[in-house]
Amino acid sequence: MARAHPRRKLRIGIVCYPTFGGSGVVATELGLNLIRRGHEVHFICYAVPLRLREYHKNLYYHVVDVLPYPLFKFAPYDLALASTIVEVVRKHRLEMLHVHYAVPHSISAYLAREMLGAQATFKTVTTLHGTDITLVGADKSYRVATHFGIARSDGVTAVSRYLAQATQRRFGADLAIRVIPNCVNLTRFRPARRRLAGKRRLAQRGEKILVHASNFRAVKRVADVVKIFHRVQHTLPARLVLLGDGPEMSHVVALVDKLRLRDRVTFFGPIEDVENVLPYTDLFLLPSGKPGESFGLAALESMACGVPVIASREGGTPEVIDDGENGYLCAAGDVAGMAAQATAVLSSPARLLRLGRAARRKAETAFPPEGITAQYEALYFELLDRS
Ligand code: GMT
Repeated sequence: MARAHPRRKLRIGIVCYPTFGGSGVVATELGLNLIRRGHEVHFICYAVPLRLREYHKNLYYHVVDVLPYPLFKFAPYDLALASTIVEVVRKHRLEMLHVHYAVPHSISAYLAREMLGAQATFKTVTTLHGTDITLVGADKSYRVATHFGIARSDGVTAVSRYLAQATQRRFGADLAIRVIPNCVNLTRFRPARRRLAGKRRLAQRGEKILVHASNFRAVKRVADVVKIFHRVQHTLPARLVLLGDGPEMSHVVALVDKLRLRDRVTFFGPIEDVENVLPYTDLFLLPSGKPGESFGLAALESMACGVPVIASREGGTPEVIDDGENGYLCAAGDVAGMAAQATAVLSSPARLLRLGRAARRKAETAFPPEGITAQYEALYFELLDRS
């Protein structure tokens, strides 16, 4: 029986990508929740995380400076990160280093610990988020190093059962992986109080609002979002709101023009405050293609706002959405099926309201921020007890 670790203040480092993607959002919210539980948190990133808008005496931010140099075709971010981790550990005596997204963060953490030698006073946790395993980490460019970095972590978590199983299938069933799902800030993401007034800012009276938010990478199939909307708007007055930006944007804009939808589609770009738009929409579309979303944080954010989701039944999304209860799941690429489901639910206000309320309840009960944060904290203390 492990010694019960006294509930004490920990000095925790968090490494993440500070950008639009869900892993950085999850890492930021976790860090803020850990601070609320009395811990000291040090963010170590190449920029201030997008959602880090609060300041607190126990919150620190350390920039990873990556020097470009003509000889380098690719500046070694992983080495700059490892060096910064060493400096922060030495100065702040970190006890825990929690890295989000295995590539290259889990390897940089290992390198930092090796560089510190006996001064390495910290344990490491790697949280797998999805494409670090199913796309990037699976590629021959990174596969061996990704497996090494995960295997050398003291603790490994995955954001869904699907992702834990996918990782063990790919890298070996002997890997111990704890499933700790994502959560969202339920205060920031909540149903609108004065919904109709807010809808007026987005659409004409009577128009239903469909919405999508992502980093517009190929896996998100944003073109399917446009095709689904194209079908829906033939049947009922509707508008499409697109949040985010990324490599597929030009393809999406060309498709909107080809389908003559420009006057019905609003491109908001990579806005930071999606929580000020989502509550005023009616239906969120997340038709990601194979391998699918490992979790689908954007879907959970929408559900927390009381907006149901139609998503592809791929990856970990079925662990977030209960088909027919708080959203709908269809086969990836089934544009006709998703459009039919969207048209049916948008044509029935009572059904839409029931789904939206169930979606909020799911976000509150299945993914409670306090409970999720406590699971990470328990893992930290378990690992520190082993020292
Ligand atoms: O692939 C991305 O969209 C980037 C990645 C990230 O870093 O945000 O998203 C992954 O992590 C999110 C947070 O855990 C999950 O909600 C997303 O489902 C996951 N994306 C994929 O698995 C495709």
